[in-house]
Amino acid sequence: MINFLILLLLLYLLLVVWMNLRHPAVRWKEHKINIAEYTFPKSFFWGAATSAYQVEGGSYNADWAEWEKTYDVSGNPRIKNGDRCGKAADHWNRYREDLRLLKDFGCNSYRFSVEWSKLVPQPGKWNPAAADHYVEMCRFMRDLEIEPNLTLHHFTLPRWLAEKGGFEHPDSINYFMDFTHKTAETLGPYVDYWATFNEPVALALMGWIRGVWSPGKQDICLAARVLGNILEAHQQAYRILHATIRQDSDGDGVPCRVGIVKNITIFDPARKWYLPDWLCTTQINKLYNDAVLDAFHNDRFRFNLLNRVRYRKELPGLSDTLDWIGVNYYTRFLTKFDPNSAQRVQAFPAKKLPKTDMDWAVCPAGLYRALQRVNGFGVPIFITENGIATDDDQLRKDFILKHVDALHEAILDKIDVRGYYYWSLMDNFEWAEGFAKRFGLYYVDYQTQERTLKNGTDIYREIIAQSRSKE
Ligand code: GCO
Repeated sequence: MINFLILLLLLYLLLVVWMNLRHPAVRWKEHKINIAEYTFPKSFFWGAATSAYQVEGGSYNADWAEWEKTYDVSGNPRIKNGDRCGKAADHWNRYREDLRLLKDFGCNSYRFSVEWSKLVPQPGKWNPAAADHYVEMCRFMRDLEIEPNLTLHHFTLPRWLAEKGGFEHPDSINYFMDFTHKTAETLGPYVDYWATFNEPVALALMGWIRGVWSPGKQDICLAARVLGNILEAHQQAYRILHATIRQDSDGDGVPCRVGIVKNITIFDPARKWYLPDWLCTTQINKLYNDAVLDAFHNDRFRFNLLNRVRYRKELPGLSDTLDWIGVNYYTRFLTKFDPNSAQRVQAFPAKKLPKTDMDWAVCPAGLYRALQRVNGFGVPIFITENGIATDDDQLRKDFILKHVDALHEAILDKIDVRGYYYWSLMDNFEWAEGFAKRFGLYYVDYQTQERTLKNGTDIYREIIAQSRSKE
């Protein structure tokens, strides 16, 4: 008996040592930052990002406009403070002013999305007025020498499609193909950089597992199906975009480059010598990061989380559908086995690190690790989102400086990063958090729609100017 216990103990120790060795702490030292020494690749994209629903306003045909009118089981509005997106930052009418602000800041690229519910308000019905709007917007970007980086799907759906089950339903793939094809025909002459989907995992997690975003379901098997369908839709959209877009609008010899935007959240075990924390970390990492990323290596999407779901979808050729990959990075969480919680796991920000208004820990090393994680694809990487919601100007400045520094370290280590987009150009509608969380470089007064540059953003302007001066 004693021998058996000793054997068990040894086995436990071996496993823990093995986990620690397999996931070594990242080489990351706080060091003195000198932006004057930075060298970034030529034609690096310095930008800011937004998404249509969050900034444009007037997206009343989107699923979210309906969702915002509903209440949860306790009778609370779905959106904090009962906010409704409504006119948002009125970017639809003010895009010229906003793009000039972006340009004046020194940026040379804009990541934005088109609102599907405006372009296709009814099944099979293309809205030429909305299409013209985006054509003008893209032309205006070209006039300002701002490279457009367009995302086709950034969380919202036309209401008619949500009513059919959205991406739960296999037909959604055909509807997405149609929308992609028409958008490519319309905007292909102006746009070279295309992302199919923004953060598929955030969508599935918040909409189908946690149930706090539209459509408010809590069904992990459906979430797996949604992800499987989205990956298939990405794959087909990749081919459609390449087949449709023939015009090289930025003169680099390539008419279009297609990628997907993946959010990467870093998870580490709260107690490095406690095996259950490692197991939780592995599971949560699989859910948030690995399941989707691995699909692009293996041509197969597998979503197996302990005994809660076993899903598998073959996607032959998926690994050939990335010309670039977008990384959205915000934070790192510690994970802990918690037998008392329903999910048996708790994820929380490390106590010692500063926190943003989202209660996310500020952890620049995590950006370096996120970049390392996708480096294996061998395609150019864009940081498609990174930013902070805070009223603390000094914290904003530190955040920007330290994250750009982490990205610069990655470049020094030969990771092929080609651009950085701050989230967000201006304050906007932060989904279930409503308008209270402000991520913008520019503060938006929602009464007057006046934009004011925030303090603590100058550092970003300086970094851009200094990188340009070396080109
Ligand atoms: C997301 C989105 C953005 C958010 C941003 C801040 O990650 O949810 O891509 O729409 O606004 O990330 O949370």
